[in-house]
Order: sequence, then structure tokens, then C-alpha cells
Amino acid sequence: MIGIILGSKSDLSYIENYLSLFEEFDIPFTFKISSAHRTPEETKSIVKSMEEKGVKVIIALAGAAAHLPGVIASFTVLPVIGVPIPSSDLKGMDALLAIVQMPGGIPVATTAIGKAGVKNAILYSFAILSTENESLKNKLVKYREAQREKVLKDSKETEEKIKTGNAKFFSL
Ligand code: RP5
Repeated sequence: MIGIILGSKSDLSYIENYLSLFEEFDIPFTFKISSAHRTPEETKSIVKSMEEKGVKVIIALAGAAAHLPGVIASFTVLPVIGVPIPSSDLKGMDALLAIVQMPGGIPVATTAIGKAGVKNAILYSFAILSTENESLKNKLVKYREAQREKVLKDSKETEEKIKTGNAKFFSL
């Protein structure tokens, strides 16, 4: 259902920790490394093959002059989410601007730079699928609820910890 393409093996460390989200949400995914400038023809075949296999959203990670998401979007009308990777000396600002500044007509959604961007790209792809999948929508709601509970728990625990000595701490 979700296709992932990395511009280079050097981008792998940014997504490794989040691949478990596919298991957690029970969403099938496929994965390839393909470069827009080193393997342009293979990139096109991969996109076409993803379309044939029923992929609904493509997530593309790319750093530096990050043209991969735009090139992918040139081959398909499927939603493409580009994640700027901070792999260059410009720490992802180059990739962010390259991905976000797509000329009008060939849309590419853009996330934050790096790991937060990768995590959100995956969750956003689930959100797209959830518009036609009630059970997935419920899972996303539960995922948000767990984050809310964690913040409340963190606040309570931290409050207890900092109430030390004779400080005039007051609880809300
Ligand atoms: C981009 O250039 C890749 O997405 C990677 O982030 C960056 C550097 O690639 P390598 O030279 O490490 O393969 O194409």
C-alpha cells in the first residue's frame, strides 16, 4: 500500500527506527533505494511497478540537491511525500528548499528535515489511507491519545520530582 524510495543507502539510518510503524499499524509497504541522478531509468521503472502493485502513496527520502521526490512525481499522479534528509554540508536546508519549491503543476508534499520528517511522512501516508479505512482511522486516533497520555504522565511525574526542599512550589 505504501512505497518507500531512498535516494541512497546513506539515507537508511533516518528511516530504520520508524519501519516498525508499518507493523504497528498493519500496513503493507515496499522499499527500494534508487537515485534520480545515478539510476534515473530504474527510478522510473520502480515508480511504474509500485503503481501496478497497488501502492497508494510514495514516500521519498532525499538529501542535497533533492530532486528525487519531484522526479518520482513526474512519473505518477499518486501522492508523493518528500522528506529532506540532512546528509549534506547544508544540513538538509538544501534538500528542504529543493523539495518544497516544486514548480506549480507537479505536487510533492514536504515534511520537516530528518527523522521527525520521516516519522510524519509515514503517519501522513497512513492518514491518506485512513480517509477510506475506518479501522486505520481509529488506530491513528489511539496513537494520538497515547501521545496525550504520555505528556500528562510526564508532567505529573516531573512535577513530583522538582517539588524538593523548601521551595514554595504550588500545584495547579
Ligand atoms: C542524495 O544525495 C541522497 O538522498 C543522499 O541523501 C545524498 C548523498 O548520497 P550519497 O552520496 O551518500 O550516496 O541523492
